[in-house]
Amino acid sequence: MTVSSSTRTIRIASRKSQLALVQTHWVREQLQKHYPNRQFEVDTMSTQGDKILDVALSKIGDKGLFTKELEVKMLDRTADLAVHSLKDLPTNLPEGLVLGCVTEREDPADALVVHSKYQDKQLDTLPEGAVIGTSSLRRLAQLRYHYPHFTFKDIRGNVNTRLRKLDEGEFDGIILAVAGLQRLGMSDRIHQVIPPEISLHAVGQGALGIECREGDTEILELIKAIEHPETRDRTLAERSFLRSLEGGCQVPIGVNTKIEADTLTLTGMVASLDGKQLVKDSVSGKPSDAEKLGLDLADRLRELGAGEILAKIFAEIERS
Ligand code: DPM
Repeated sequence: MTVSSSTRTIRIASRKSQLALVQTHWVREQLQKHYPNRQFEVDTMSTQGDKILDVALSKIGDKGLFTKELEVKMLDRTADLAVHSLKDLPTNLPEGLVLGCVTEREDPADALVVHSKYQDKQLDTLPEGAVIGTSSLRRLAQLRYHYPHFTFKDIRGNVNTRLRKLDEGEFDGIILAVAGLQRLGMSDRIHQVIPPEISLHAVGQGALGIECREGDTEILELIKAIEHPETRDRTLAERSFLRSLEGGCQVPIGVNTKIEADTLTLTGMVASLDGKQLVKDSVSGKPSDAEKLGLDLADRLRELGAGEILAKIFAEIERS
């Protein structure tokens, strides 16, 4: 336990969605356990990303639409830290803010959730033309690559809305993050955990990132208590890979990481939207060289043609 002489209330900014609130209150509880004498207060707000529900996510791009309002609060000092799903946090943060801490990751995999009429089916056995809902270009491209006979349809809204649309018959199956369903207490809806051979997860998926002011030593020290070093090293490598490819959170880029015997292995892929081209490779090295490993893997994939695949996608998104 760390005892601090300061007594000011620490203000945590959060989005208002059910998942965001579950995550923020989890962080608050962890901090409260470590610092029983400090006061923590949660302040919620909607972000632009929560309000724009009719535009394809790919058009919104990587402008931090789910994070900006929270960041403004920290910069004008009406909040001290913000809790994000790390995968929604852009790899380049606004001047004056830093990723202060990464908490322990849940299962980062994607999950298939099916309509009740397909309870006995998996990805390998769903029929030709089955309607699969996702608005993630990463999921779309990889599933198209492996299952070109499905019909893919855009789906928006929060997790509950998506599950309702599935249950009402608009889709035969939808793809969601395992971690989100678990945190919402809906693990029973996970029908199949999709293996990394089929779908590499998004950068940062399953982990929470805590953003705070650069140089705010009090907050930076405080949140160290809930940092998970292994998750931090893995996600630093993933984020450095994505940053180097200049991919926002909405491009078909997927990753997988593991640390074994003090060796970090980072696998990454870039795919075309039609799922016809897919380049993939892995690099390994020391966890302390995480960011360099991300850059190395990005270089390798560029040699395999990732630059051309991405340039074409940016042009397509621009046109759509
Ligand atoms: C981002 C993506 C999605 C979210 C893109 C991706 C999924 C969008 C979709 C960057 N943010 O994954 O390729 O499927 O239409 C989001 C979820 C979580 C954080 C929900 C989900 C919860 C899991 C976590 C939305 N952001 O992916 O099912 O903490 O990783």
